[in-house]
Amino acid sequence: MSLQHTSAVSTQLPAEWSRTALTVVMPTYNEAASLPPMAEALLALPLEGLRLLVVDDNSPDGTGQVAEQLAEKYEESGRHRVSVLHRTAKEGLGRAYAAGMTRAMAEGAAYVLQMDADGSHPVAKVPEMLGVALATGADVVVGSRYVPGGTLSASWGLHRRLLSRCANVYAGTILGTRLRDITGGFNLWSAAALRELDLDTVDSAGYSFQVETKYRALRAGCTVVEVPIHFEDRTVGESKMNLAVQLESIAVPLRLRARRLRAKPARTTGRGRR
Ligand SMILES: Nc1nc2c(ncn2[C@@H]2O[C@H](COP(=O)(O)OP(=O)(O)OP(=O)(O)O)[C@@H](O)[C@H]2O)c(=O)[nH]1
Ligand SMILES: [Mg+2]
Repeated sequence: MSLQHTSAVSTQLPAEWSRTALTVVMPTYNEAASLPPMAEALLALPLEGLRLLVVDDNSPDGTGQVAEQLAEKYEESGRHRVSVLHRTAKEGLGRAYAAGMTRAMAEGAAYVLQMDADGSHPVAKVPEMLGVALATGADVVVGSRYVPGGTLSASWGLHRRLLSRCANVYAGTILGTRLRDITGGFNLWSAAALRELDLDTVDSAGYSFQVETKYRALRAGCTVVEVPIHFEDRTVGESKMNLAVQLESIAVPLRLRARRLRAKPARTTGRGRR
C-alpha cells in the first residue's frame, strides 16, 4: 500500500497541544492489509496524546485480529495506544462511527478524528487539523477536498470527480449549507460538538452519516472550519460503496430537510438548534 502523502512534513504543535487527548476512530471492513501501515504512520506523528480506536465489523479477512496484534504491539508500559471495538456484523459505516465515537468520548477523548483505513486521508494533516481546532476554538475541522488547495487523486477519472462534486452540491443545496465538502469522511470533532450531535439518534447507517452529522452540527450552532487536503485513491482492498449506500445518500438530505420544514423555525444564533 502506498502512503507517500504520509511522509509529508507535518505541523509541529506546541508541546502542551501535542498531549491533547485525541482519538482517531477508524472503521474497518476487510482492511487487513491497509490497517498496519495506517496505524504505524499515525502513531509516529508527534502527537503524544493520540490513540487509535479501530471499529471492526467482524471482517472476514481477519482485520479484527490484525487490530488486536497492533493493540499489543503499541502497548507502552500498560498504556494502550491502539484499541479495538469488535462488532458482530457489518452494519454500515455510520453505525460503526456512532459506536466508536461514543466509546472514544466515554474513554475521555477531548477530540475525535474520523478517518478511513484505506490510506485515502493524509496522515500528515492530523496535527494541523488539531492545531486549527485548538487555535481557533472551532468545534469541527473538516479535511476538505473542495476548498482552494484541496486536491483529488490523479487516478480519479472525470466520471468519479463529477459524481463526488454532484453529491456535495446536491446535499449542500437541499440542506442549505455552504460547506464545500459536506460528504467528506476526514473530520475532527471536539467532544463538546459530538455531545451536541446526540449520536444515538443519528438515522444514517451508511456514508450519509458524514452529511447528517455535519448538518446537525451546523444546526446546533457549532463552528465548522474547512482545511484543504489531498485525497488519495485506495491502492489495496476493495471499496464498500454499494447501491443501498448510494440510495441512502440521496434520501437522507431530503429526509433531513423535510424534518426541518415540519419542525419549528430554527433560531439563527447560538447552540441548541436542530
Ligand atoms: N466497520 C465498518 N467499516 C466500514 C463499513 N463500510 C465501510 N467501512 C470502512 O469505512 C472506510 C471507508 O470505506 P471505503 O470502502 O474506503 O469507502 P470509500 O472511501 O467511499 O470508497 P473508495 O473510494 O472506493 O475507497 C474504510 O476504512 C472501510 O473499511 C462497515 O459497514 N463497517
Ligand atoms: Mg476509501
